[in-house]
Amino acid sequence: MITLLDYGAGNVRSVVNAIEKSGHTVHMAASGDDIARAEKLVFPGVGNFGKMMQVLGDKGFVEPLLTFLRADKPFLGICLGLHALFEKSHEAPGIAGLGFFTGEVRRFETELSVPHIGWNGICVKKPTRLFAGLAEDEKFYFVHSYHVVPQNPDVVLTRTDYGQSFVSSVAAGNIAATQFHPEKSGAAGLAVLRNFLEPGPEAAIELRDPVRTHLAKRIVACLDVRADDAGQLVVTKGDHYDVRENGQVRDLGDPVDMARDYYAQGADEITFLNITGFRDFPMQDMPMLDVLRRTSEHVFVPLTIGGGIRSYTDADGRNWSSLEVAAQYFRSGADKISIGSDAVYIAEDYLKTGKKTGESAIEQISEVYGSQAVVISVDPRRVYVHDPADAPDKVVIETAERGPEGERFCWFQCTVRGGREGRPVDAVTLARACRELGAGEILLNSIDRDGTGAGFDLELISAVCDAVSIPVIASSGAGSPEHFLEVFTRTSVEAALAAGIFHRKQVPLGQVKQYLQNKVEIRREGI
Ligand code: 1PR
Repeated sequence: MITLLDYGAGNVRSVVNAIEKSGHTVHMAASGDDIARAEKLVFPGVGNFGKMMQVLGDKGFVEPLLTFLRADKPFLGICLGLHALFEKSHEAPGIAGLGFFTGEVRRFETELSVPHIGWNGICVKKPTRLFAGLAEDEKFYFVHSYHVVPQNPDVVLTRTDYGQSFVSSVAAGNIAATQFHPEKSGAAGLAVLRNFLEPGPEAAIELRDPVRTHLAKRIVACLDVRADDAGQLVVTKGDHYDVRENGQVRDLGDPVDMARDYYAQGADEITFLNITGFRDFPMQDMPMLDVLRRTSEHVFVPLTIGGGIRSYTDADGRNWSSLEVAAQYFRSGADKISIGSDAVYIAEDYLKTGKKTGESAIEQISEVYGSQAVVISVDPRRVYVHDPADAPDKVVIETAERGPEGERFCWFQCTVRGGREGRPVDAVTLARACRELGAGEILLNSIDRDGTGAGFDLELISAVCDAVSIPVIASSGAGSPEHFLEVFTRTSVEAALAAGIFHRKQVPLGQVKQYLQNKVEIRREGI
């Protein structure tokens, strides 16, 4: 029996699923006594250090946790569960951590995008069983803006490079904690969990120490989901966002089966977009929550869900805040939520007033779940102009793709409601505003390129990448492995998302990775 410490934020379901996948049962710690009685404790965490310590204090968990740790009973901390072991964090000045290890938690100081999101390697610094059976260049899934700085070098188990070398896991006796998420790190992560849960008698295995580790470019499989005309949730796919063919919604398959298939093919991430979410009420849209629940039982890479993340008043007059809506998705297995239409309205308000209210979905969700959990899905369309002066308050670029009347300039108009309505704000300005409000990642679609297979819109992508310091996921238009290479080498995107090319089985996901191998850094899974 494994005891899991759930302090109430983030995607604990994935950790439970990953442990159960290894054949163990999980008991949720509801009280300090549960911690005292635990044989093995797993403490996963995402969100904010200050909020976490406050909840641990309120629940009376601090003393039992320290007693457990001092008794050197098997403990595995994950992400914030690693940070908690230290004395303090720059994320929440003045709030004490558990102080089991001396040292503190600091924010990344790097030119690179922060949060550090994605698959990176580890350099093992001392013998351990935790990585038994794994290859030395294995990659694990990271998502964080802060990292630990232990005072005692002896506790450092692994280091990872991201602009700087940082400590990516610690261990002392039976206490171990990782910055990366084993429950989201595919087969390699499940092996780490198994090594913790079932320590064998054999000697510790030491991995060879690569000189430096590198962040992989991510390949994301995207499943646009909606009800078909019979009310059944299906994966669909549009051309320029039009998902109907001969009057019927294109039905490409079952969302859970397709997600499992892409996981098996080596997808680094799966995104579900509930494309009619802008008009549905997700709390009544239980099938979507069910899709997530069932997917997360078998898919151990990050899951993003978008569509309909906003506040609602239901038929009974009950108000649901966007935070409550997002919480349902996180509890059902989502690691990130993506906000589309609502982000445009939020950014427009913010740009008008220049003031952060603290009340928008972006601010509230990132405050509780961390900025890394908030993705902004942008649906822009090109608007051509003869002269930048024709669009005075927009970010206008000179384009190599001339407009229908030979225009040499364009701006990227944001849309809402699945591309049905154009708004005054441009995509570059929107991305900047959303970052300022606390978003952690931009999912950059293109209505012009969607479903065309003509390649990513490199001009759009470069304009947004240059404007924000958070990771950008390029989307729309992938039609060949060369398009992935092009977007990874000619822009600074961290991930590329595609749908049609994979759904049509035109080029399998593994083949894209195979093509990219030795050309750009990727995770080997699927090759
Ligand atoms: O506005 O917060 O409810 O979110 C709605 C979400 O649904 C947004 O993220 C929006 O992008 C998405 N969406 C709405 N309508 C459509 C549609 O297709 N009619 N899909 C839609 C967006 C774009 C990508 C697509 C890529 C890659 N689809 O998800 O998967 O373009 O396609 P490709 O590789 O085949 O070119 P809200």
